[in-house]
Amino acid sequence: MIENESTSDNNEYLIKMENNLVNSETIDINDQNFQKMMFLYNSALKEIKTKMEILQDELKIFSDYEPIEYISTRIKKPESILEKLRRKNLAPTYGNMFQEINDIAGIRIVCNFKKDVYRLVEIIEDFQDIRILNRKDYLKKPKKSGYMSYHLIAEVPVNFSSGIMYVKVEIQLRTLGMDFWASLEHKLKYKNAKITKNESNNLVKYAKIINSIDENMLTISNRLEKEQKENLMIEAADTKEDSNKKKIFFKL
Ligand code: 0O2
Repeated sequence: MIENESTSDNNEYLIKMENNLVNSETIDINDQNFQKMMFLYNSALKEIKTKMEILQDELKIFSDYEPIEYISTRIKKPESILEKLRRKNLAPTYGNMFQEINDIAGIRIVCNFKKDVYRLVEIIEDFQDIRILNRKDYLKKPKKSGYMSYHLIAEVPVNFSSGIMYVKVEIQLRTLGMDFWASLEHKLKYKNAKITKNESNNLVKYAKIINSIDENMLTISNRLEKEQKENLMIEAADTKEDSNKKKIFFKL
């Protein structure tokens, strides 16, 4: 999507670029148009990855807060893009690819605790240059499969020689436990009809077990955090008392 505040020549060039790419032609994954589209998504992915890495460093250096365990990125395979359009009953056109598929560029932020997921969502939503289009909280309301994750669909500004174009990226945030489950479940079952009903039920059960482990870890973390805060307050009070005693001693 083009930034449409300006009517400059540059903006016209960008609109032309988008119109040339995003049209009702049928997708041909071997043609140049497809490569150009993928270039847009790859560029957006580089931008968002850098933003998230800077955020990770900033939180560590300025706040001694390390909520992110790791960050990974992926571009959807051409066959998966076509398959998703089929699944959504949409014609395989460049227009549908650009407008209807939200996760061609995907970044995953794996956190320690659930509270970190929510804290990071708040921070990302406050970023001035990212536009949040949609949010799905599968932590509060897991999918039937047992899948838990927080999804943000965002538009990320990418600077090209002629101006800014906003490109969609899916930001997935989840805990280490949720990521472990989702990665294995993706391999075993997701989109694979061969799994038995019993195995499928077991996967839901495992997701619930992992969720309860996540909750218990969070309880320990919250207690430790509370204790640390109380100790800091006691230390601060002691220091104040010491300095008051010294003042009295010197007055005497
Ligand atoms: P892949 O193979 O990972 O690329 P919408 O965005 O509403 O138009 P969509 O994309 O189905 O529809 O939304 P949703 O449910 O938020 O899913 C987006 C992505 O989340 C999926 O992309 C998966 O990566 C992941 N996901 C969703 N449900 C599950 C699940 O049950 N198990 C696992 N392991 N991952 C899941 P894709 O394109 O479906 O798949």
